Amino acid sequence: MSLSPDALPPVLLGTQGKPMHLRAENGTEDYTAMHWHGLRIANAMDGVPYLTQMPIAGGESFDYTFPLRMPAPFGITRTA
Ligand SMILES: [Cu+2]
Repeated sequence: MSLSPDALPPVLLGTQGKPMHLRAENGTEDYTAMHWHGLRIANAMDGVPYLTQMPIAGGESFDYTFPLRMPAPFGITRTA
């Protein structure tokens, strides 16, 4: 999966009630994280750098794991 400010984000599909596992690999030289708009997840994975989680450094990765409790769609934002 690739997130770029120049392209629409990918569509992620999951099953309500099942866990979702995503590894965010930062292929840039900047710090980043992923924020999950509208999704109820652990604060430590909510992707607000220095507030809810430490940012992902360039070349590093972070594993997001959370249950899909809600049937509604949600959005992803790359934060830095
Ligand atoms: Cu939000």
